[in-house]
Amino acid sequence: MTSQPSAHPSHDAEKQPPLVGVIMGSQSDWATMRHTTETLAALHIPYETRIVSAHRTPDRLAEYAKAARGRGLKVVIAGAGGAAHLPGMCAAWTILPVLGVPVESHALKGMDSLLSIVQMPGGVPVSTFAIGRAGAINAALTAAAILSLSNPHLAEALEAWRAAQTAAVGHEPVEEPA
Ligand code: RP5
Repeated sequence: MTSQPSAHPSHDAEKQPPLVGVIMGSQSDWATMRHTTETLAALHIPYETRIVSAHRTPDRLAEYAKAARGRGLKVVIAGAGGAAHLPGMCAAWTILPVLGVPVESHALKGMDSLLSIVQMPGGVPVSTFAIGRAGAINAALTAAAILSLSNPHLAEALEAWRAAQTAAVGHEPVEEPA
C-alpha cells in the first residue's frame, strides 16, 4: 500500500502561500513524488500537493493549471507514469515553468513515461527529468534554482544544500548492512 500525499502541505506549517505546485497523476505516484516534496521541505520552500490526472480528472487538471499562476505559484512539478500526459497538458494551460518527472512504470520501467513527457511539440515546453527518484529530487532542486533567481536567501540555502551533499561523500566505500 502506498502512503498518502501530505494532508498538511508545508505551507500550512510555515504559514506561507505555496510557491511550487507538486501534482501527480495518481496516488501510486506518491512514492516517487515524495522525494520532490522532501527536497522542497529541506530547502524550506512552501509547496502544495495535489492528485490531478490528465485522463481520470481532466477538468480538475484544467482548473488547476489555469488558476496556478493567479494563485501565486511560480513553478509546477508534475509527475506521471505510463501514458504520462499530465505535465504536457498542464503546460498547455499555463505559462508557468512545468517540470516533468517520469514515474517508473511496471510494464516498461518508465521509458514510456519518459518519452511521453519529453517529446513535446515546439511551443509548449516541459522540462523533463530522469525517471524516478533522481528526477523527483532534481525537479525540486531546479524549482529551487528558478526561485533563487529572485530570492537571495533561497540561493544561499541551495548553495548550502549542495555543499552539504559534497561534504557527505566519503573517500572510500564502506560495508553496508545486508
Ligand atoms: C498515470 O497512470 C499515473 O501518473 C500513474 O503513474 C499511472 C498508473 O496509475 P494507477 O493505475 O496506479 O492509478 O496516470
